Amino acid sequence: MDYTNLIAGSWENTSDGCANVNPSDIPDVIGMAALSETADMDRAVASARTAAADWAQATPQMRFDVLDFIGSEILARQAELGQLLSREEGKTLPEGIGEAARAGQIFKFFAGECLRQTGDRLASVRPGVEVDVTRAPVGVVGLITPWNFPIAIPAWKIAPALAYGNAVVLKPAELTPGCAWALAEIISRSGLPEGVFNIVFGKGASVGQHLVDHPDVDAVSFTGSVPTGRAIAAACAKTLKKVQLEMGGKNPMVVLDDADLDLAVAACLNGAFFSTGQRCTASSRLIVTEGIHDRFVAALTTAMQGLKVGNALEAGIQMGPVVDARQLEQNLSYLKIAADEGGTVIGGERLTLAQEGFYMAPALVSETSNDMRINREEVFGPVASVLRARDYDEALALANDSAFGLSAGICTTSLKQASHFKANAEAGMVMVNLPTAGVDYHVPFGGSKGSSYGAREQGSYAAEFYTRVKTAYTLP
Ligand code: UN1
Repeated sequence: MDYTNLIAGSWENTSDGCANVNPSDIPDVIGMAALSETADMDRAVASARTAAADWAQATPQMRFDVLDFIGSEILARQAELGQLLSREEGKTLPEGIGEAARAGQIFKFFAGECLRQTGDRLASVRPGVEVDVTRAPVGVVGLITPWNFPIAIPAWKIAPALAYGNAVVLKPAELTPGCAWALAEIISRSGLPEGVFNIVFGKGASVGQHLVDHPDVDAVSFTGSVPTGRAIAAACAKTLKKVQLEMGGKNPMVVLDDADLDLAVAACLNGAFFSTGQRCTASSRLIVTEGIHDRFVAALTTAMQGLKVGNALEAGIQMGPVVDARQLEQNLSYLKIAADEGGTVIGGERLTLAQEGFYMAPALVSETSNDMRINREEVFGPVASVLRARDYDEALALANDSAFGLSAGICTTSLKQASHFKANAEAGMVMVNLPTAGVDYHVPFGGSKGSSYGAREQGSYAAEFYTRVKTAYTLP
């Protein structure tokens, strides 16, 4: 087995394994990942529980040194890790290297946060009494991460978990075990005491579920689909765990008549199709006002059809393959549904290239209405739809008419409308003249409505989830 579990400081094999397939070149099997059983998860949780007490007492300097080591090594190896990422996930090499660098920067940020943990001291309402409000670690946290950001998302959950003094059990996505293992291997040499970080490979339905149900886990952070998120929240309620969910998006990008057309096309091209559209923040509903609609659709169609689709590792490729056969089927079936519902589908063909991979052309579906399934449900592929709006007010209403609320964008040169949109878009993140996807690593990430549940991730706001507040009263 190439990607083995790390439990209580030991690398452990399992009898069964799962192949890590390159979506750009299906015969290329990158490695074999452990396929764990619930007993492996039990030992990982027990290991985290045993190690949690000492790590909760570790000094800020000890924590800083561990996180800084991890961040430095990831940054130094970003080209190699980015290559592995692109090979197993299918995003282009520049995107893979960029994501690896982001993971390194996240560890560096949280290394700094180790030294900046503060509390409050207040005067009591009772004479002579002092009140201290501090943050304590939650304990053992279970992290369940998706395949689409196979190093950055584990990083933005592990780094704050460790920085705030928690022990970790990570269950990474089955489709992308390579990056998760590489990260675990770096962590294993970082000086972190054994057992504080554990990784268990396997299926969500078995070991992932077991982690979520486990009575000895105090909190669960999950990024993935809405149905799984809902089931996790319900399971966590049974054992009263803290829970943090990052789920889907159906992110609107409003393009107003006064927009800079080139900038709007570039923002939508990036937001909709980069990373093969496999981002919960993807710009998937392009809401365009009458005066610019036809020019915008024509320009975006030309730009989209100019994208070079191919093997993620080849130089000059602008869009890699879809992650696997199931996702490809889902994307193609959504295009069929959109056409059946009356949309005009441009592009979206299954592509046969020199190498056997899960390739498709990017697709735009024009002339859609907001009640069509293509505008209600997340596709998670290189597919964007276009909706016509009479004016800004109708565009805003359409943008907000969604079960999701992760990210919302607007392209305009009007300060007045940009400001109004920032205040009134029902989304956790709002972008003006920028793609809905592609976020900074040092500020909070998350949405409203069906997109997110629980405290925000990233930046110093991550403390909210990875700590519990303690209020102490002293009569000296
Ligand atoms: C980004 O847009 O830079 O799963 C990050 C996702 C998100 C991350 C998006 N949690 O796509």
